[in-house]
Amino acid sequence: MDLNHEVAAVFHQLADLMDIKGENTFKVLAFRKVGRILENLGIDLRRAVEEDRVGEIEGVGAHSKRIIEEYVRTGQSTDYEELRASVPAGLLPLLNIEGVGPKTLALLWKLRNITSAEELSVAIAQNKLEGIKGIGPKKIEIIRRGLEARAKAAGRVGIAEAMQVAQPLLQQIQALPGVKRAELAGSLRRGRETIGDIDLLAVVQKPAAATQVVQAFTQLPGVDRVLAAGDVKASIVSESGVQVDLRILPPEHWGAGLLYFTGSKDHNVRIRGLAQKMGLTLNEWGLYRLEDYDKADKQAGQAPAAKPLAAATEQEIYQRLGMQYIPSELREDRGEVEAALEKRLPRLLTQEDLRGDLHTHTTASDGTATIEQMALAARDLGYEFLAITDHSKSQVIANGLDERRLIKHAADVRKANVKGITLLAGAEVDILGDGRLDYEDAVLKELDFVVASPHFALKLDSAKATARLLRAIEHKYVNVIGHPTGRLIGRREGLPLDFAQVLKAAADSGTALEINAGYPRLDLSEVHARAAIDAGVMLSVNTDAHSTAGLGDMALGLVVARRAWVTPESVINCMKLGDLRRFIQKKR
Ligand code: DGT
Ligand code: CA
Ligand code: CA
Ligand code: ZN
Repeated sequence: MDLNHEVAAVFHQLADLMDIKGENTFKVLAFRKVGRILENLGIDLRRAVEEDRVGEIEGVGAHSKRIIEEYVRTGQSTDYEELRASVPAGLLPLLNIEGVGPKTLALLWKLRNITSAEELSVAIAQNKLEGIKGIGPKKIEIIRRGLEARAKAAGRVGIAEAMQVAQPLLQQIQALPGVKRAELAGSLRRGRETIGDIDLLAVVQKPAAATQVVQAFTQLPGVDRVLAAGDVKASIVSESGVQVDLRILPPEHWGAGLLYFTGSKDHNVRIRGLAQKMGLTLNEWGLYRLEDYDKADKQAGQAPAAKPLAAATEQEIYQRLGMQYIPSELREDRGEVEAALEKRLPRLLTQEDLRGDLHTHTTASDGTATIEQMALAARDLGYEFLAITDHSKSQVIANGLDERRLIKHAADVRKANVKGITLLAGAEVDILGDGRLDYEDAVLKELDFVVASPHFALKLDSAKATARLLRAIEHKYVNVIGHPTGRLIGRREGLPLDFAQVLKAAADSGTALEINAGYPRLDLSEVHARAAIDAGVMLSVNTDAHSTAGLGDMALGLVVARRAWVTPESVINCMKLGDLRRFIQKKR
């Protein structure tokens, strides 16, 4: 997180705390607004403070200015610390539960003395939330499901949070003296959507350097406490509470170690079994002939004194086993071992295959960049086309466009003549609770491209939720269903759809389903995306960018797609523009 966003977060938290305490609403709104302003600020706050120009930022009053300056200079805010100390420590984390906003939390705390997720669960189970004005049965059900989603993710963190811990550590390890290379392993390298612990591997130039590297690792900034530290491995807990394991490998055994510690366990079991059938043995040190390995001297924590058939790279190990190289995202024992043996692994989607992003927002609704800025940024990414899909009128807080503004906006998109990239004038139309769309056909007809998304009414039963989506899928002007389930990792389960019906309708009608790359959406999930391509459904992988920087956040969407075995042939973003236009036209 950069400093601007860090300070913005302080303002949002200040506003939350004041809301929880029931303080002056005007001030709360002002702080929230400052938070939003800082998120979108074009200048660096550190510089603004140094040059004494914070007061010039539009919308920042005297009090906010003091808070910003204090935070930038000292790394903390007295106002925030005082407010935080005045509420129970367990209270703030409750805001991460779906359905629990500051106002609800205030009621739960003041009227039922709830200060932790556990107390909240118990209160719901014992029907103790009934009768609170402002918290009806529907709300209670939303909170109950939010608590369930949270429990499911318990002890695991989302991939984006894990990356935020892992990347800086990895870079610092790579910079330590004696380190030749360092890489991610475990579930993070495989790209699972939640991560139990972070696994890092490193190679040192000389074995003697290993212990120093391990020691230095345990003292890096960001390390909260050390669980264990030996000669070649250590486990720490990061300041954010995630466990990180580091192992040092000898260079000749790098491939075997990387393969072993990348997992998954199930994948490893399968390929070890294959090795056995071939009279070989595969372990974290290498692939050995069984008789060589059995004869060799072995000491715990050290490479066996035998010459491996393959050990230095993963590639040579897979090759020696008669398999194609298996990309890390596929290593879950979901058929990849068989496919690799039969040399029929899919050619997985990469960033280079994408010719455009088909779900993006501009300042016309709730984005922070103009049409031109988004077009230029997309062109810099190498894209050939970009669909501008701002929100529809139901999205009032997101400044959704009514019909008149939409038509004007579409004209602006078509006028914006940025060389080297084609803009599609589109919209992200809300799918209303009953499956109708937020614009009439006469309006939709005027657009080049339509994403239809469910944003609200996400608590329907399966029959209603499915019927709602089917109606949108079968609509002739709808090209993509955006974030089809509405799930949020660790927070919200999303619509309980009957996927068989949804996939059939999407395949039959020529409607693509989105893999939304935004975190914590990643929606469709890898499981649903794989079912989709198996059913012949086209997918669309999009960032849902609300800024120029957001256009670059495709990585996690690609990870989901790759884990779902998605190839470029199943993705409309990979079509040539002419084919994409035909795809749209065919449905009309
Ligand atoms: P996680 O951390 O729960 O998200 O999942 P992983 O896959 O990262 O699991 P983790 O951290 O326990 O171990 C990383 C990899 O190392 C794992 O995928 C396979 C390998 N591995 C580690 N310890 C063992 C073990 O005791 N047995 C087996 N078969 N494999 C292991
Ligand atoms: Ca792990
Ligand atoms: Ca681990
Ligand atoms: Zn969107």
